[in-house]
Amino acid sequence: MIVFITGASAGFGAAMARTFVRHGHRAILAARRSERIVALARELGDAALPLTLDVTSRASIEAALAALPEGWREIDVLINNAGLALNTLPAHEVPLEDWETMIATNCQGLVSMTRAVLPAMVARGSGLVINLGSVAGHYPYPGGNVYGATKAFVEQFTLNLRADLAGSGVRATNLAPGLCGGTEFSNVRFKGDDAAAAKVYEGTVPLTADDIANTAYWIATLPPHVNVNSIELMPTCQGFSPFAIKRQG
Ligand code: NDP
Ligand code: 8X3
Repeated sequence: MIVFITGASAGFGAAMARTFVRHGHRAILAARRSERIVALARELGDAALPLTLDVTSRASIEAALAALPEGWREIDVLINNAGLALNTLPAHEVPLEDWETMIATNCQGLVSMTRAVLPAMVARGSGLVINLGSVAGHYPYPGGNVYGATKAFVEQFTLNLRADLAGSGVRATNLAPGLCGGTEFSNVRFKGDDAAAAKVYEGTVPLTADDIANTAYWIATLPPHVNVNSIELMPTCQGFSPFAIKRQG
């Protein structure tokens, strides 16, 4: 299989690249930080191809796909993993730019990548798109505002892909993890405040990037007649909040 992974320079994406290559597949490593994906490709050898790419730019996506060398163009699995949360401020305080960046990356970037890769899959009658959703797209929490909304978009877009693709041989999955440590997710969210980022995982046993990579690998290696529409994972230590009721007095 050839697996195209966006956001392969860190976290889940890097773990997915290692997992697929370890099992004998080839991985296209896409991200903005070239030095990171070049280093990972060096570690993984001939089975990995670094591809510098900004998913928020349609021109960047088109140029990167056009630059794929012969032998790397038939993408079997697209993993739309690139994404981010910015900030935990309430809706009336968070900078609008943070919302715009999340929408541009998690929604616009994901649909642009999908639209670019999908036609060849449909023409071949096989392929799989795995989109990284989140529990934040299923349950609201304070400060989750637009991040959670982008992940709800990811889930509904994935299910609507299924509606369009039924019978085409192309599969689509929304992979929605909960609390997951050992990635840069919280460092990005807290904009480099590593102490605040570390606090998120204090006293917990969170999911790991390998848990997510193994799940993606399992989904991709199911028989072709099986489609996982949506899958949600949480660490055992995570649960659900009660309704918040603000009482008077
Ligand atoms: P990381 O911050 O560790 O990795 C994010 C990756 O996305 C990086 O490789 C980054 O690469 C890439 N990326 C960000 N913006 C762009 C862009 N414009 N173009 C291309 N690549 C981009 O996060 P995780 O691995 O933890 O998260 C991966 C995905 O999983 C995200 O979609 C996230 O929302 C989701 N998720 C994470 C959870 C968690 O708790 N960690 C839980 C649920 C879902 P670069 O900066 O080099 O471009
Ligand atoms: C990341 C999980 O709970 O931080 O998508 O929103 S959470």
